[in-house]
Amino acid sequence: MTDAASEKRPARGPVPAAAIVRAPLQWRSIEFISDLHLAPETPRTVEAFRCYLAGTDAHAVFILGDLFEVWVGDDARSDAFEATCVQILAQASARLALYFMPGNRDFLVGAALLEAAGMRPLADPTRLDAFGGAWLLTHGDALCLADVDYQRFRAEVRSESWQRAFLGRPMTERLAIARQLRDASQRRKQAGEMEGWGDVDVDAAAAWLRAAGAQTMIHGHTHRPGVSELAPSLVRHVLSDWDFDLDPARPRGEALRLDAAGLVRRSVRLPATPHGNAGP
Ligand SMILES: [Mn+2]
Repeated sequence: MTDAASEKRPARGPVPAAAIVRAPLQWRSIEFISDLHLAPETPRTVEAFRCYLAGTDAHAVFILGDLFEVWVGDDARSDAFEATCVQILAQASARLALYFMPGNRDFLVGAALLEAAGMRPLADPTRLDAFGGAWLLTHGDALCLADVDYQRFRAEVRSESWQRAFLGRPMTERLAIARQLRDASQRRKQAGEMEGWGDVDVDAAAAWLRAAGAQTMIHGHTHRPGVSELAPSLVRHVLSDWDFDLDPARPRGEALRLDAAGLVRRSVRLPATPHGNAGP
């Protein structure tokens, strides 16, 4: 690697120790979802999520980050939109195991929301032991090392002091800050500063897998669903983001399902409503 290339790349830090979750033997199937980016402006995606959770026969659903477009503190959980989401989650967690890993949009989800929704917290990364195998679960943003500015920002906002200061501000200020951060991120993307930016560092991802004693990684964040090899015998599966609002004729949403036979992708569909506005 040349000096110029190594300058752009931050030194790969220490590999984080993965938490371990062991699937109970009675689980026959587990589903992974991420990047729903639920917001008041995405009612069809919220409805697809509601139908998906109500209908799945999986014994456990693991949400791997960015369930919400933005989360500025658990004290918002009783507002109208957030309360609707809590109700959807609580109904599901009453009949299946529901796990939540924070993403870069909803890392401020706290104990109060988890409790209200019946969700169990997942550390990033977590190794899931199930059906005789091991899967390493992560949101994925911590591995996007080429985006040096983002990694600096991430280290700051994940610190206890930043979070304490942020959560101590009035709700209106928090929402304004969140909006500014999102706009700045949009501007960077539009300015084309994201070349080679939006993907995980393959070598770092392989190092995480080796350290965790797993061969398969499951992550979201990049919105580029698919499967690819990281290194010989090391594989990653990237989850789909969900969007049922941008173009209702082309809804997008998947769950990645794991059972004793392995992994399979399943499309999520929004059931047709008798008076729906699906158009001609
Ligand atoms: Mn993300």
